[in-house]
Amino acid sequence: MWDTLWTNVHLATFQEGKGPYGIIRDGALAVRKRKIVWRGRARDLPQGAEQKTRDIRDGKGGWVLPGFIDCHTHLIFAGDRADEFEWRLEGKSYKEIATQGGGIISTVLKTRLASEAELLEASMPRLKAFMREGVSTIEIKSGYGLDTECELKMLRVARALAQQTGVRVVTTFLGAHAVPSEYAGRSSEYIDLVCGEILPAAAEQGLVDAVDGFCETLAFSPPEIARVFDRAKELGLPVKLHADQLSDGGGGALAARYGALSADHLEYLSAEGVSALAGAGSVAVLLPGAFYFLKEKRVPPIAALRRAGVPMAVASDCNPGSSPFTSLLLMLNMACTFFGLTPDEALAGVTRHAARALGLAKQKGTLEIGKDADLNLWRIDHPRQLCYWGMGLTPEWASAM
Ligand code: DI6
Ligand code: FE
Repeated sequence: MWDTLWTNVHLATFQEGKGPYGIIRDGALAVRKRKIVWRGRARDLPQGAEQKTRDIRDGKGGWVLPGFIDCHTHLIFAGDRADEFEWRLEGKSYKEIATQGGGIISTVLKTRLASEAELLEASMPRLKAFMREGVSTIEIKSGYGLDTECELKMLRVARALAQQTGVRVVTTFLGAHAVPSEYAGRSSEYIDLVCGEILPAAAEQGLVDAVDGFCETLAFSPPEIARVFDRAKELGLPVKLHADQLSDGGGGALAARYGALSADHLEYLSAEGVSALAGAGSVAVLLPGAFYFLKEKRVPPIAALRRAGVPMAVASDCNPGSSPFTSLLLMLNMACTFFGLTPDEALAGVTRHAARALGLAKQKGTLEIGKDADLNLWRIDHPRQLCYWGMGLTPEWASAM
């Protein structure tokens, strides 16, 4: 018995090696126990397929795509930083603002003061905005607490968001996001706290799926990040890194050395960094929202990444300082216009490659037999339209909603 059979649909499977979008026109897809059990051309359906299905759904010529995956967000935070946006337009740089007590630290102050319920209430509308565009899996980082109590609070809110919406939330511990004011000038001691207390406590409580860090001159050095990664490895947790965003700090190579799931941002990634990522099989996560909002001039080395066969994901980086956006469709458009990805590459970046960046390649990201029946039905003529319109489209039907 099958639970559901989708007929009269086109499939964009994003299966590797199946050409752009992995298209199967005039297809059908069958679901049993929330897994894909059959998919292919409708005319190849086994005899009697309809009789052995409980629920037959007519897609009326729409397109089925895997649920979208936003593999890099800082969705949970209190307040906003519209004031800093104004200051930047008056000529101050992101770095200047950060070193003058603004930046990440100003969001930390507000997030520490917010109760768990307030944080949940502030974050829910952002998650709902992503969901309306077909996002069914989202990564959410801590990193605006920077002490044990508040980092754990953020991660609990992330778990609560999952519970209340049914969205698959992957949590990432980002204690090494910035040096909190009480440790100003003592970043190494703060890393002691991260490794000795905050991370183990969060991991103990089952709140951590992966560990991240911000490797940058205004944040943490490669040796400091390496200490956090060593601790993560001891705890059996995968790692990823904010790497080479504002300068070439060798972040890409560092991430590769630890077999990171992904290295993210990468505007200043060097040629050595590209080969290191290729060798390690790490995903390059592109964040065009931050590139745009910070008015960066330097584009990640897309052609080199492509040549080296590094899988490229696309994510929102949703955060109050460098990417205050809650639209993954807008990121698809920006990945194409700013970074020169093809629509096929951009969409693979929020499906197959994003799944891999979260360690979910076996369950999510493509329409293949055995994977989760995590589906969106779109009323479009071709998947490229999802990149073209940028935003405002919503799936007609979504298994996650
Ligand atoms: N890089 C970013 O773009 C965000 N975090 C990071 O490590 C910015 C976060 C913020 O400005 O609040
Ligand atoms: Fe980020």
